[in-house]
Amino acid sequence: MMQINTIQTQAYADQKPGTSGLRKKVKAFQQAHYLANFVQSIFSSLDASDNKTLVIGGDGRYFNRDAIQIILKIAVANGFTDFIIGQGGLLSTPAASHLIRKYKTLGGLILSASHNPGGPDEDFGIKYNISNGGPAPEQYTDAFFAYSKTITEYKSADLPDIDLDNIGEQQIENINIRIIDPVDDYAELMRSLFDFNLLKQVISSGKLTLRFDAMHAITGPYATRILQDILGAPAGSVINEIPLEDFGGHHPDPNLAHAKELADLMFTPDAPDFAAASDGDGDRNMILGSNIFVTPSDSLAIIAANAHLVPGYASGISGVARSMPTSQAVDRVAAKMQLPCFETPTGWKFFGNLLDADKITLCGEESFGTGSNHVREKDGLWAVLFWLNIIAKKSQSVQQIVNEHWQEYGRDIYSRHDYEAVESDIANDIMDHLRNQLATLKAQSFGVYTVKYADEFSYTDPVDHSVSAQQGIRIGFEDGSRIIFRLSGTGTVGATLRIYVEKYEADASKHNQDPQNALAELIDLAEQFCEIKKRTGRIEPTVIT
Ligand code: VG1
Ligand code: CO
Repeated sequence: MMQINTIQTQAYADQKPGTSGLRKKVKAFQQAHYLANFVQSIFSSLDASDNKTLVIGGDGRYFNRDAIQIILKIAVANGFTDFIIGQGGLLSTPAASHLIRKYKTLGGLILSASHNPGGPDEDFGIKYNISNGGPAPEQYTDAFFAYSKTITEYKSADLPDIDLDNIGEQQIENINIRIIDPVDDYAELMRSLFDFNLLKQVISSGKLTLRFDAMHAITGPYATRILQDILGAPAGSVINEIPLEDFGGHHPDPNLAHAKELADLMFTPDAPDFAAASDGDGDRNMILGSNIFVTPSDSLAIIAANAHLVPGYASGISGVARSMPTSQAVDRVAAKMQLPCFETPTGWKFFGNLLDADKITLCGEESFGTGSNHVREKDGLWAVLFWLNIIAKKSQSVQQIVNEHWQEYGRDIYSRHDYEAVESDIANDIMDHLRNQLATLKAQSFGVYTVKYADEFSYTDPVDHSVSAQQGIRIGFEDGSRIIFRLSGTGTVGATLRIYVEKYEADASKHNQDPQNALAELIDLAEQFCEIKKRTGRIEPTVIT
């Protein structure tokens, strides 16, 4: 019998999961028993079950391998007997979600801090996904946090360190560990959704040229296999394809700021027809065409409007959802298609119930996340394949597709301004200051903008009726424009204030404006309301997307 040790520990006060799991500096995770405490808190909070199988994998960032060895020992001590682990400890977030569903495991542990930088002085993260493959809902994460605050001991088995690098099964007493190829199951799933024959024809013949930036993160192996090996894109189409523990020193964040070289390339004569990038754990995507950047909000709307062209969705979609700060572009598509459209708080965990109940098929967030009912996470490469399938089917450029979409529906001009690492007290004061204005803002006019509503978003889940309050401050105007303020729940230094600004433009002659110009008045108004520049002395946002 394997020896199970009970280890005395002291509780940490700061293990509250955020928008997507627990994210801290690596150094925080390396404190005595820090990771063990949290993992034990997860296992101790789960209901008893006969299902003793877990999926484990991460984005390969620094501390990934150490964490997996620690987790395995605690999981075994807590009665888990079967493990499915990606080779090298690697799994993209959507691939992990798929494995949980496909092999009907109790859940999975995903090790990632997503788009945050990696390395000994950077970030690490861990989250638990439940049996539907999706991030643990708030009832769970609240329970994990509550347990972590009073934990006094955890259990750890005398399991030797496991070889994570060789594919195959390892049996140790009654424990079964399967090291699998991280890409196989996921590639098969993608083949079942998209027209791979058509894609192969246009991509391998050079009719449709592409560049995919894996940002030295997890999608490297996935994109290389699918886009190059299977669909025939020439070598070099996937760049930065080797996952590195520190992502080459960059933020693996696919946006105009952090994937700048790729974005710049798309506005030169050498641009391929299509370009995309993905984040640390492979759930985000950025879509670009020659001379155009597609906002994630528009991407969701265009995917919904064209879903009938894609085999996996050709029989129809049941509904759509977007996070509250995501632009209203998809709402217009839903209205025209007479489909239900839901508005959820930020974070993928809020889509799970809607997907499980088949109230929606497609969903997305402004933060470069798009997905469907094929898994219960957002999925970067899935969005890329969706776009490629639409482009191939329509034989149009990205720019043509976007412009025609705007002509039909109008354009929701959109931008997000992030102020990172703001002193927490100042950030909280700003939110209070905004809250205090809500009652009096209604019906006030500011230039051409008249306030229609001003409130703090609260969400009642239509399936389990759970309520999530304080999900962001919304100021909506009579013409449909909105300004939204919320504090990030994924940062690890101070607070990050996100300001989301959008404006609807029906007139096609005004569609090709620069968003920063088109939104200038609203951006000034946002400052008037929140006073971030005034209160911090900053002159501009840290990141504009
Ligand atoms: C951010 C995004 C949110 C996303 C979350 C996790 O959260 O805004 O839309 O779901 O990251 O994405 P926040 O609380 O920092 O705004 V990932 O790719 O980091 O798992
Ligand atoms: Co991510």
